[in-house]
Amino acid sequence: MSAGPAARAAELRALLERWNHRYYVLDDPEVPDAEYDRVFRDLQSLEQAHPELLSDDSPTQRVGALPLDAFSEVEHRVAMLSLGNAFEADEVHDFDRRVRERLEVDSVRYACEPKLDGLAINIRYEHGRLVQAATRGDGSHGEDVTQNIRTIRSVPLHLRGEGVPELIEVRGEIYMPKAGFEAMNARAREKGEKTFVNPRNAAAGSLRQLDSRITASRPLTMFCYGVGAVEGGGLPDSHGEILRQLGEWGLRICPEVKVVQGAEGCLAFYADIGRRRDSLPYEIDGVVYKVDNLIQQRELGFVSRAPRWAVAHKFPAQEELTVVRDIEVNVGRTGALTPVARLEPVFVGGVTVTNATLHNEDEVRRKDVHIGDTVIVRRAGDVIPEVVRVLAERRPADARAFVMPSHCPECGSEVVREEGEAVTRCSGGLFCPAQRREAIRHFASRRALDVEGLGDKLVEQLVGGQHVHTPADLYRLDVNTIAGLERMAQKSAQNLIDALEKSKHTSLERFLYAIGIAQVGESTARALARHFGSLEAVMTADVETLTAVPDVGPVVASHIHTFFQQPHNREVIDSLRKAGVQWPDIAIEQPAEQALIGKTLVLTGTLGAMSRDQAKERLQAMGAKVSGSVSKKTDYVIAGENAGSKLSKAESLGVPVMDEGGLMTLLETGQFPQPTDRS
Ligand code: 5U1
Repeated sequence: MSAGPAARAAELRALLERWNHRYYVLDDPEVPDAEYDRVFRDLQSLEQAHPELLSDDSPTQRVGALPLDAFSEVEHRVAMLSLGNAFEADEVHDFDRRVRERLEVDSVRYACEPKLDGLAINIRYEHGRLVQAATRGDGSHGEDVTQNIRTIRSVPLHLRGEGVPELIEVRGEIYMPKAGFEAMNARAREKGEKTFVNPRNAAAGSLRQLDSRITASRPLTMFCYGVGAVEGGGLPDSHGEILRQLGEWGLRICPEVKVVQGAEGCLAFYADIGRRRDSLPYEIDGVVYKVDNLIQQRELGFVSRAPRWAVAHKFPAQEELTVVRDIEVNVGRTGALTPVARLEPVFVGGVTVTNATLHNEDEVRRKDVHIGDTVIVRRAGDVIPEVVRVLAERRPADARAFVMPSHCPECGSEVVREEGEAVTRCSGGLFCPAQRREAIRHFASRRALDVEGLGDKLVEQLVGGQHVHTPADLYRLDVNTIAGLERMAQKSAQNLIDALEKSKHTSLERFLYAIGIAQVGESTARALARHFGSLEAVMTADVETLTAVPDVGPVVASHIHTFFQQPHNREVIDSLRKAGVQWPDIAIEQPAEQALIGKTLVLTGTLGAMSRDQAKERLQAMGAKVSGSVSKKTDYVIAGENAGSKLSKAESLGVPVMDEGGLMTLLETGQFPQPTDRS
């Protein structure tokens, strides 16, 4: 082997590793993707020409190796411990008191970290080189997942910088960011494949693949939170400083880590992270407090397999077990019949849950939910609680299957399920009190005509008492009628009349949203308003004209067209306008000259209709910034044919992707299409 190619390979590897680190660990790309790709290909060619130079720690080898038959077992040199749990503030105070008493000090400094909901891992580096990665397993023995871990770009194949010990094991959590999880499940749903129930299962399922090419295709990443064995080198003497040092050696550390004083500092951290939990890009199930000083950690030691110097302070669980007492059917504003599981009350995600949506008939069948089943319910953030899955082994002998009723439970009208649609609907229209009630509720809601003070109870009374049949009837109400309702008086009645008066001055997009056309949400209403400019233009548009609107496909176009064909709907609209509901018409938007100001886009792959430079010029003329590399700050990646690493990067970061069709829409209308599934 000549010295030339070997030195060149080392140089290219070092460059690629540095750029990888800037991109995946620091989220701060150093060079455009094209430059990365060019150097990557150079290295590939060199390795092909000189196979003796190939080694499994080359950046070219991250794509996944040949499948294994089974994972081999690894004995951990230093046991991987588990953590004691605290659920209440009192338990955190108890933990801190025990620590202070043992150490005989008045106050203790703690390092606080979010507790990632992923999979614990131990990665061994020898002379700075990644040599082995193993799952936690039972704490003393895990599975060798080195091939799979090598495919995760944020895990360095070599540690960088000064003072790396001869042997160091780093520990942390492998996880799947929420955006990557959603994108992966959306693709699976579109292909009719099985979806993962949560990011944790997705991470575990992706890491425990015998074929590492599958792992390579999954958006996994890692945060390091500690060390195992360390030989031939030293580390700082506090946990916070160790994490900082690991970061300097190129490992990815959670940016939320904070060193605080005492239990009060820990609880303030818990409250802060709890408030931001839903907006963090990854799922967490709590936070971890660790005594920061390593001498104090050693003094405290362990009890069974958990350190006395650390505790996990858990958030309320987002998944719990409960029993389905019944499955009932709710009728929505558009007549959609939604099966809802009535549950044994269960405390989950911080509230008591008694109902969980089952979405539609197919979903009940797919999840095979029976009345009497024990199920896992999930409530994450503000999302409606849902049944994740059934524990089939706990099904009682008298469990009953769900049957979609043939008639509406609210009005007795026949129900229909159109071919190709998942939703079953009541055919009763506004004859159906449930649809009337929901239609009025929707019309008055904050994002529609925003009638302040018209709450659910009042709508119930107005509809139930036959005072209101359509939204237009709201504007015929008088103070005495309203004052005669339960819990209403002259003053509150007058307030409602005033709120109704105020609501008459609205916008076209709010009005289009408020009248309750099936499948027309806020963004479609906005697109219609911008495209047509006036209600008359929307009402007279045919299906073909409607499909020219961004965001409107043939099904939605047909719903809109059918809605305006109904004499009844036209009458209601006419009455609303006669009652004084009004809005300014808007100038029809031409492809907005500067519609893309503030947007960062990345072009990749080959386009058919124009060159990338031409596309770039046109996008820039609309105000967009067109960047050469993908980062979290990228708003969209436009991927033509044979798109390569930029597309993979976008997918791993959860950045939305559009194809050439989407680009054409964007250039014509200034509006972004739905993200593209390119898999
Ligand atoms: N963030 C974090 N998660 N986690 C899990 N730190 C952390 N530390 C752990 C575990 C099991 O254990 C050490 C305290 C030994």
